Amino acid sequence: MGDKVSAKQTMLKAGVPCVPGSEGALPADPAFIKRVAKQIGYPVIIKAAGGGGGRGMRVVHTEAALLNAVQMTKAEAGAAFGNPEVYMEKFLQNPRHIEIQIIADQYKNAVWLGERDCSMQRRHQKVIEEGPAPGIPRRLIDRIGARCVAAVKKFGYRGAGTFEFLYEDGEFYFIEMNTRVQVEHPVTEWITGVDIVRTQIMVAAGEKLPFVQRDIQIKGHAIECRINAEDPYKFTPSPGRVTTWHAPGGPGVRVDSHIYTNYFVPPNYDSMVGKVIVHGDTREQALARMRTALGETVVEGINTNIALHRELMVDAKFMAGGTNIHYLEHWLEQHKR
Ligand code: MV4
Repeated sequence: MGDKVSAKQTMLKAGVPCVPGSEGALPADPAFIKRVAKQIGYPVIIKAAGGGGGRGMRVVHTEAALLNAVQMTKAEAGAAFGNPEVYMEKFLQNPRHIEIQIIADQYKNAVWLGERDCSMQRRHQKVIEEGPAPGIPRRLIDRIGARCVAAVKKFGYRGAGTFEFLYEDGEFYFIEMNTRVQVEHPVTEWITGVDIVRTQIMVAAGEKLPFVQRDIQIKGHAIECRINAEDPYKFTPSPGRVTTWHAPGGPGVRVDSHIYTNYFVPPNYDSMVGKVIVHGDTREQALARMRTALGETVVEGINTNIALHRELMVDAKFMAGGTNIHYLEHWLEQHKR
């Protein structure tokens, strides 16, 4: 998993579906590059092997723009990541971002812990995450999960990890792997009952995984709203003293935060000051609990994006489930104020 090119090659070999593209890094030969793009079909995307999280990518719509885009991406990648290698993929226009959580010990035991839908994002920052992913057939996801487990057993991985996929027109395409615990892990903790952080510490200490795949049953639905110290519509950071903090509570509500009344949000770091996570028997119940929880939350002294979350929780298309990675940015464009 050292870089995205080798990660993709490893996953392909393990039988995990990937976005069609150059098999490996692009060579210098311009004729070859043009042939690969023509074969994939435009638009294509050029990605830096050392990139990730939206850095070092360029979409190309025509052959006329191809070679220049490759050169520019290579130059940027060399400067930014110390690795000028780039690769090419078919550019998927309207995918959802679905990720599979896995955890493995050093004895080749591995399980997958369901999926999360992280499509509600802005500028590559996730805003809302949920699980299970609304409207995706169980048998499809089960097959992908099983492939991820087979892959980690094959390459010998220890710890918690996440396989990121794009999902479009009923197909999954692996894009990259995160070799760490992620912000949104509480969604998975709640629908599986597994304490991911505890289990990660156990396997890091050399212990065996304390459960097997058939112990993992997905129960109900969980949603996480990331609370950021920022203007809810302009997104300018809003550091400063929190004069009042009241966290929501009650059945099916979890709050992960470090803040308290009189806490000072420093201007130097990420703007996230907490996460509200809810669980319900159904997605509808989880949504209702999130509306109530956000209504109970009081943060004074700084701006937060809670008002944005409250609007999204009653948005008809979000409520229907299955919105894609562009939905939030389009929504913001239409709800400009
Ligand atoms: C893509 C893509 C479309 N087609 N790859 C952006 C971050 C990095 N993790 C991969 N990204 C994308 N790769 C192909 N072949 C669209 C994106 C993308 C995206 C992916 C997930 C979540 C948000 C995104 C926002 C813009 C673009």
